[in-house]
Amino acid sequence: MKIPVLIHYGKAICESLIIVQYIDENWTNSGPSILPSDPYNRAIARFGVCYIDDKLLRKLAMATNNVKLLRILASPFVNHVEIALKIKSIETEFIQQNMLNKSELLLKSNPVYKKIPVLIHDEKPNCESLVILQYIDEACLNGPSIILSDLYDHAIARHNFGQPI
Ligand SMILES: N[C@@H](CCC(=O)N[C@@H](CS)C(=O)NCC(=O)O)C(=O)O
Repeated sequence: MKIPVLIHYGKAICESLIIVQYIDENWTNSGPSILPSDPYNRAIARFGVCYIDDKLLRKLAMATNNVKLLRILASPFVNHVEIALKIKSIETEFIQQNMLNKSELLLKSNPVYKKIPVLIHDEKPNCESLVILQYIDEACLNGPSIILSDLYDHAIARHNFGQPI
């Protein structure tokens, strides 16, 4: 359920890039072509639009939507997530939990393991610290990447950190 949607003769066309191409192909005689005629330049133009869509708008989404972290003090799993949120400068509401009397929000957000940390982004919960770290990295491009780009280093970090259960 996203905009823009172009409605032409009652038929809907979605996705900005597809709409631009549709306009370009449908109204060839009115004004200049929007996309370059050279296939390589067309590919580069498409790449630029996809980049803005995928990366920059996602970054904006994470920055503007509400982010909450269910946590306790002195949990290494929570600490990792808090450091990632700080590195990415994500404004977060921290919601302290009592592990001896688990809150409705925790039980609802992590019904299987009932553990913290839980990151709630735009009312959608994410559980398991390693999964949360990857989500933060992919959903927000602010600051440096927090996931190692080298596959071997990544595997070692996962091993040292502990696999998600
Ligand atoms: N694999 C989980 C481990 C999380 C975990 O063990 N959290 C502990 C606090 S440090 C917890 O919620 N314990 C409560 C319980 O086990 O009931 C992760 O990486 O997020």
